[in-house]
Amino acid sequence: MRIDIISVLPELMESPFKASILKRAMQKELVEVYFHHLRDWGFGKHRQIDDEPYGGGAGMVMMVEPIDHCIATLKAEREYDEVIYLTPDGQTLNQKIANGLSLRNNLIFLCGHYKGIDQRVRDLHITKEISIGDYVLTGGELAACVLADAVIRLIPGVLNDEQSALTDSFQDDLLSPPIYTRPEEYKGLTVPQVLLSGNAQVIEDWRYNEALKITQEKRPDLLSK
Ligand code: 6GU
Repeated sequence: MRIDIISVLPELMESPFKASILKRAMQKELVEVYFHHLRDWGFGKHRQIDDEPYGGGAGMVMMVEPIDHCIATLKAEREYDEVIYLTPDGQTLNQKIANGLSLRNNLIFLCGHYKGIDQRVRDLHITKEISIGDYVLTGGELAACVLADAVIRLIPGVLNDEQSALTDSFQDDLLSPPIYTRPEEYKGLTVPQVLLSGNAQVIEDWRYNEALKITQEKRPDLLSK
């Protein structure tokens, strides 16, 4: 997979890709991530990329031309499966969306800023709009990192067996059951006997029932889907 991320603040997104699982996915060449500084396509001496809104109102609007030129340059090199705009008015990210995107080859993420982007960017290029929740961030950069993380870890070969994505919370609309490691007893709190039983079937049944119980308690909306 290849992800091209367009932003006015690419430096905000560097560290998530320099550690742990995402770093290894890149080293194993299962994913390539490229950052594109929108200012490189800006106008004039100041590399301007935003301007005042037609019709007035507060805040600046990201101009169509720098973004169009940047995306067109990328599209001239390869075909993209999706051009995704990270925006609070997009579809709320969930596991199903992440699963779908993990099967794609080439993705562009466009990070919004200021009051947003000129509508014509959406009309010309954007195929999907994604939000990471009902709250407002200062820009799309952190959301792009969240989306990239959720997608990249699902690419076959990125996780090993122990980290398998199949048992994640949400993968089957259930939250995860409680887990324990050593010691067997801590401050009077003991590990459930069933986990020490060595009986794989009994353990699997217990985990499923606990997952159901926890989902019922914390997120009943997931069960009613
Ligand atoms: Cl994708 N962008 C911004 N600016 N705020 C958000 C968001 C995205 N998702 C949730 N809040």
